[in-house]
Order: sequence, then structure tokens, then C-alpha cells
Amino acid sequence: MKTVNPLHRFSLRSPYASVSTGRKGWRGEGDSRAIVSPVDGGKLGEVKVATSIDLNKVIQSARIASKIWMDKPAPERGDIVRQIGNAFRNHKEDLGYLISYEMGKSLQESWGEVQEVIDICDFAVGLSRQLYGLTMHSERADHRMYEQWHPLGLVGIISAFNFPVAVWAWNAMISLVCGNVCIWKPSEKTPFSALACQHIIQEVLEDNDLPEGLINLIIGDRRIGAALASNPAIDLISATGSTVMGKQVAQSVAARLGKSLLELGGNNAIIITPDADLQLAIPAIVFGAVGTSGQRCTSTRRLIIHKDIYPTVVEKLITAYHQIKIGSPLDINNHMGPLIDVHAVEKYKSAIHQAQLQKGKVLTGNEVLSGHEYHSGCYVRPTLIQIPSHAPIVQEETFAPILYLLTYHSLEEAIEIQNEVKQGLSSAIFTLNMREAETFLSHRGSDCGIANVNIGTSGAEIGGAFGGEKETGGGRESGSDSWKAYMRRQTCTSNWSKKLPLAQGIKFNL
Ligand code: UN1
Repeated sequence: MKTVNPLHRFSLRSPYASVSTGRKGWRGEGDSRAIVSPVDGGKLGEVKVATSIDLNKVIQSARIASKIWMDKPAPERGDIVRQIGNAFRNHKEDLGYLISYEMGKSLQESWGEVQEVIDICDFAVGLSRQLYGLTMHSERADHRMYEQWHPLGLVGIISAFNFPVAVWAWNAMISLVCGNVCIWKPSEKTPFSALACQHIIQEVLEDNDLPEGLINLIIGDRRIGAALASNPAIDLISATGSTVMGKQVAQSVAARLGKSLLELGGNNAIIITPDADLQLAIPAIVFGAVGTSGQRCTSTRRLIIHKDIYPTVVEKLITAYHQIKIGSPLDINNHMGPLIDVHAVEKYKSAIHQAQLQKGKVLTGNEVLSGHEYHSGCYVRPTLIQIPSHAPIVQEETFAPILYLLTYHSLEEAIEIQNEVKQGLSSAIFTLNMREAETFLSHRGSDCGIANVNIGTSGAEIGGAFGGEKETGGGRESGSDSWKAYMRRQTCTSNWSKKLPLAQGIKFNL
């Protein structure tokens, strides 16, 4: 099957991407890179990557835009984001196709991803009228004390291939209403989805006569990400990706005492207790483990099953796994598309091999698919592995549809297994037993940033704060009060009395 290149819907052919100038496109002066779809091996086009000179130019124009943008009242900024949300509404279908073709997730999931962009725009619009600070009662008479939130300035956004547009939007849209200008470094594996976003936004920027440097793109590899992180002009670096990358970014930003917001790896588990409703649990597990071909940071990687129901759960899971349709993500009937590239396939193979060396038993899967439909070499079969919980490979996050099946005897033991990994992003329990559910949600329960009951580990709504603890990096993006990370807090005390009383009752008489 040869797919029509979805780029054509955006008239973003390769010459456009490499030679166009101005805010419509991208002006890298570095080497050209060919971008190949994992769906069918077709070439999406070529992009020129950025040099450090390009980065400096982008920062210069962002600085100019920043002054103009900060001066706009927040609700006016919100109105621009409202228009951006509408532009994404108009392009939901097309952009979904492009995401699926460029990175391989199913169309349903790609449309869900664009919906996430639209949702965060709506959230940010409301937020633009709710950037509240507190007021405090001063201990001094006729003094007013309060806090207010100011824009930071320039926000650098480093995003990963698995959510090529949504995670950028979480950061960019909140950042914009907060009064910041953004510089986005998307994954070098998915530059066309990023270019399409710039293209979609373009008409809004033009209609509103906004400066060129308001929403910027910089395409490049890790070196550009590192240059962005170390640049003191960038007030906040929000980075999503591997823990290895996050540690480098964190150190580089900390070295200049800058601000960073990290959303890194997960090693998410679901606990299945004897009181679980398996009608809910099985589809949630399968979606969590095979959705986005196991390449979400929230993907379910470990299943912690009570020993009494283990045989039943395993049987149901194997039956469900045999029903998964694998193939082009542009075919709406398929559940699961390819992995991002052949390197990811190697990591899938290697993890399964290591699991087998560590007393793991493959129950289904462990196959790289071949044949015409799969000729890109990136399609694999989702895999279930029965393995002891302490096996070292279980502690690793492998970005692939591999689910480790572990057993437990008591809820305390299940929670201990759940928490013993280095990562702390998402977690879930399936139970209809209130005590089990509440224990899991209590401070003695899950140590993750996200804890769900009777819902899988992936597919969070934008309204909550998204992120996790430990090696997941500690940052929170998206909803709730995550916006505070994109602003600076100022505590103000104003004296309207005729005296100068000092705090803490200190006397200082001249
Ligand atoms: C990610 O994988 O980096 O909760 C983000 C989810 C999505 C976002 C995942 N809403 O699975």
C-alpha cells in the first residue's frame, strides 16, 4: 500500500520547508535531513536543521516580540489563543492524518491528540481571566500585601516524537496567555507535524498583526536542544522526553540558575485486585499497553495481578491481544500502527531478549512483522511477558508495546511493587473495593503524579496537572495551577499609613 503524503494537504512540501522564509516556515541553514514515514517508508520531505546562528536569530526575534506581547492584557492574549484553537478545529482532520503518517499512531489517537490541542486552547482562554494572586492581611496597620504574577519572557519547549503536537500546545498555549513568547524545538523525528502547526497558526498571527517572533520553531537535534537549554536568554525550559535527556537539560539549566520544567519517563503499572471489574480492566489494560504502540510516557508497562485471579486475567488478555489489528494507522480499522523507526524495533527485540534471560516467559507477541503491508520494518506484535517483578528489565522504560505481568499476594505488596521503580508518572488500580481504592490513593499508596481508580494509566484529560515524581522529573504541565510555572510571582506590600512600622515589631528610631 502506498499512502498519499498527507503533507500535501498543507502544501508543506519539502522545498517549502527548506527554503521558505518568514514566520510561515522554517529557515534552517544547517544540513538537510530526510524524514521518512514509519507507516510505509515513504519520504515526507527534507528539512534543514538549525545552526547555532539560526538559534541566535530566533532568540533575537523572540525578544522583540516578547516586549510587545507582555504589554497586552492577559484576556487579549487569551483571545489570540481562542483564535488559534479555532484554527486547529478547522485542521483537526488533516493534522491528524499528518501525525499518523509521520509518527505512526492510529488516526483515532492522532485526532485525540489534536483535540488535546483544542482543549488546552479552551482551557488557556478561560485561564487568561484567572491568573489570580492572593491577598494577605499585613501585620502592619494601613498596609496592603498581595501577590501578583508576571510573565517570564522566553519559554523554550523541547518535545518528543510520541506527542508531536499536544505536549507543545500544553506548554505553548498556557505560556502565551501568561504573556510569554515560545521557542519550540520539536523532536527531530517529527518536524513536519510541527511545521504544520506553525502553518495553522500563521493566519491568526497575520490577521491580528502580531510580531514574527511570537511563536517560534527551531528544528534540530540534541545539540540545538542543549544550546537552547544553556542559553541564559531562555527564562524557562520545559522539556518532555527521556530521563537521560531530562538530566542533561536539568543540569545545564541549573548551572545558570534558570528554571526548568521536566516531564520525563514513566514505568506505569496497573494493579488488578480480586475485586476488579474485568470488563473495565481488560480494555483499559490493552489500550494502555498497545495505544501509540506503547510509546506514550503514560503507557502501561507493568500489570500487578493478584495471584488468585492471575490465570483468568492472563487468559482474557491473551484473547484480547489476538484481536488487535496491526497495520497502517491511516486505516481506521487498525488498532496499532508501527513503532517510530527501526531503532525502536531493535530496542523492542533487545528488551524481550533481556526479559527472557531474566526468567521472563513470553506469552504472546515477540514478533517483528514482515510482508508487503509491513515493509517499513517498524511493525511489531504487542507482547505479554510473565516475569518476576524484581527482574532488572522491568525497572526500565522501553518505548514499545511490551507488558510485564507480575503477581502479588497482599495489597501492601502490590503497592510496594508499583512504587519500587525509579519513575513516578502514572498508576492505576482496578477494584470495586473502597478500602483498596482509598489505600491506593492515600499517602501509603501510589507515589506517582497520576493515580487512577478503574481507569488506565494513559489518556489523561488536560484539566488536571500532568507530570510525575522521582525520575519523571517533578514538573507539572497542562491544567490545574500548572500555569504558575510559566510566570514569576511577586509579593507586593504597599504602605498607605503615615508611619514606617517595621515587620516583626523591630524598633529603629532615628
Ligand atoms: C506523553 O506521553 O508524553 O495522558 C503525554 C496521556 C496523554 C498525554 C501523554 N494525554 O496519555
